[in-house]
Amino acid sequence: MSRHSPPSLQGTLVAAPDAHFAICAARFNDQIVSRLLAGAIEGLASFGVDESHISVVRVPGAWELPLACAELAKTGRYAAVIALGAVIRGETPHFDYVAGQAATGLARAALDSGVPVIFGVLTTDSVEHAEARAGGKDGNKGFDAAQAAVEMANLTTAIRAAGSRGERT
Ligand code: INI
Repeated sequence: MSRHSPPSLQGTLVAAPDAHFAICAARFNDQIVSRLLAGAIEGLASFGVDESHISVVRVPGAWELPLACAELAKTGRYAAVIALGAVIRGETPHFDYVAGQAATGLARAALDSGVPVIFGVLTTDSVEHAEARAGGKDGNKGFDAAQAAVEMANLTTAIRAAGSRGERT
């Protein structure tokens, strides 16, 4: 059992055996994002995703996440795409632009493609707050993003399957 895993879903949430997942991680603030990435991979593995079913791509910063995630989603290969980044207010007057556009763009990538795109981007006031959420005292948001990815992959698959059988979800 993972130390990050929320107890409520432990043992009940399992990825479909054929599901592939993509993780897109920013290099900016890599000391934080690399921990989110480790947490996301650990999370996917804990929900039954084989390592060979996980693709990782890197982008320069959070600003670049939406386009890369949109392209990954459009391939049709992935049950969900996980975006990871860290935008830290104390370090940049661009915080609101970078964080806001990352959020808006990632939501759009999901809605335009119909593929879950998970928002694993930390937006914090300080490096300390980011560290707390990247494997520190507040858990690992990368792990949480993996959980959301598996849950949304299963949910969208179930909704579509029910719809194609003419059943209610
Ligand atoms: N990118 C981040 O991921 N986090 C940040 O905190 C950040 N700051 O501080 O500016 C940041 N900037 C880079 C940006 O995402 C782009 O990579 C860059 O502007 C090139 O388009």
